[in-house]
Amino acid sequence: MVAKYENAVLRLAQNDQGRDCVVGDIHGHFELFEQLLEQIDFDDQLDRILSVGDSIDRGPDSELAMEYYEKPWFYSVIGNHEAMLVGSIKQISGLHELWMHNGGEWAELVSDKELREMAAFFDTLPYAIDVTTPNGQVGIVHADFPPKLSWTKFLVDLEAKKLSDRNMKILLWSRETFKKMHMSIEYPGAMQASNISGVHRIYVGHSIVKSPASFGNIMFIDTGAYVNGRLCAVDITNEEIIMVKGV
Ligand SMILES: [Mn+2]
Repeated sequence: MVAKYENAVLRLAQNDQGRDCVVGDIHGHFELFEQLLEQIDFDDQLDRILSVGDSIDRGPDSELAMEYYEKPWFYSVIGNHEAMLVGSIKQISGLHELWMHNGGEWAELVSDKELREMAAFFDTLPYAIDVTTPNGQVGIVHADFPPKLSWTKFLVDLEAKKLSDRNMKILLWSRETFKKMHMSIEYPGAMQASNISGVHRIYVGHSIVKSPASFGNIMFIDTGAYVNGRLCAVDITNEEIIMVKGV
């Protein structure tokens, strides 16, 4: 398919006609995702889905992912699972093994040509989505947000390819803020959450929560579709949570 994304940052204008819903890690559970679309009464002409990434691996239907990426209403950042597929195809040392140990086995039944096409496309996925809403800017990254950065500075650095390798890795793999959130629940007062400036809220997936939960203005929305069949979406304007549960 023709590249849908041209930059490490995707900036989306406010959706005045319909709703924007951010969805957690799908991990091949596209039947659940369809159920979710039905539940929110999704209008494919007006509404948009913004995915936190990790659409593939671990679940049943990873090979269907591209069908969704091709939809004009489906936008996604790259997750560590898409990045493992890309790294594997690029023959980056250790990436193929890492991917196979993390739910990539389905790929053995997919043709090389198809995998290469997926990798080429995933390689164009943005690392961050920035959406204008009536509440201000809303951000989406896969796993976590680098400490001590404002959202504005982060976007500028990312677009200019000046974000450090360490911070790029945080976006895809980190669980630091997730751990802090847990610490703050276990030991009230021990951890002080401060908001990331320049952004109303940042949605992330990657780390599983029972239901969407926040630390500062970072909200975790991966409810573990591949573990317990729970997939959730949040309307980024009114922050309503929609959850579906598979069998
Ligand atoms: Mn992940």
